Amino acid sequence: MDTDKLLEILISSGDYVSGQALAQQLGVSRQAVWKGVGALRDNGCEIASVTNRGYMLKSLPQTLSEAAVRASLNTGLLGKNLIVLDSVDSTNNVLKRMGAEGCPSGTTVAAREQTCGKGRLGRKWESTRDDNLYFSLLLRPTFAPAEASAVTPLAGLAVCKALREFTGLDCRIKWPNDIIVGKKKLVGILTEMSAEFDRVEYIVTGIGINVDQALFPENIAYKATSLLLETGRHYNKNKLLAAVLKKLEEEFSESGMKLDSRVLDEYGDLCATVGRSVTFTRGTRRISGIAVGVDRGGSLKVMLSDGSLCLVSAGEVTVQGIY
Ligand code: BT5
Repeated sequence: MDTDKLLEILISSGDYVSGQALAQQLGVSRQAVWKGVGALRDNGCEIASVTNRGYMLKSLPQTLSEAAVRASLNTGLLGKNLIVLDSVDSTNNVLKRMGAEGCPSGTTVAAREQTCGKGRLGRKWESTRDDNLYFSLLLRPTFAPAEASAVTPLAGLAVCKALREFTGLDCRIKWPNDIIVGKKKLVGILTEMSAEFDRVEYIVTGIGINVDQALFPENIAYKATSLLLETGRHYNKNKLLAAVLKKLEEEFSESGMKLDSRVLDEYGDLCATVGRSVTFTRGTRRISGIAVGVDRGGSLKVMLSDGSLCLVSAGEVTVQGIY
């Protein structure tokens, strides 16, 4: 019994649908429909049933499901090919495997849990079941590999704007790949690429958004937060994912995947790193300065005490006052 298909029919009807009609459309028995309705209820759907009228969906589940994301999704490319899985090692890994097999641009993979969620440089991303959003999107851009450095800042800007609109929270970007609230991390972004010398085969951008997690492991509790901890509210992950995908698509298409002056202005306004003292490493030296902005290549512009500008493109930057 395909419960996602059953949910799709109930969503698109918006009214009571008889058990008979559902059984016919799904090509299963009425008994199987009844079981499917039970499974959807177990997953958090509120479904009314009335004798002689059938079943009607009253509210969508909190847990991630393909049909529930699709019901709110209003994009042209991102998530048109959407796959929601139960448990994966990492949505980035799943999508890279699919990318190597030729899946189309815009393919999006989300999961209810990750057993090996990845951060940058071999670090771990905590990914407990059903608490948060874990998803990745694949792009097949026509630009050269060197221009891929725009993807993480554009994704960061889009996610930050989407979360501000969706929740009203004062979310900020911590360069290069975090969204924070106050001094704590709400979102992490990991972009990976498969490319030849002058051609990008595909880019996979993975995004983890802490939604409903109330407790974090001790080693990150001081620096991690969630929408629940910040607002006291439970946000619907299906609707949130649809809203974030929409904003990502808008940002990617309006910018032409370039960090032009409009993007850099908006990024600068929302970037918590800009205007702060930062410290970074060059070779064996630790260097300090004030972050003054981000350049067209996505590098952080840091002004040193002698007034000179330094571009920081990778590695760890410590920002004073934030974790
Ligand atoms: C990141 O790395 O912030 C990138 C995280 C990307 C996660 C998404 S989830 C979907 C997709 N699939 C994946 O496997 N990954 C992507 P980095 O800047 O290296 O930060 C990692 C550090 O953040 C860890 O070392 C911890 O200190 C901290 N951390 C781990 N889990 C966290 C969480 N859930 N919330 C906040 N901080 C966390």
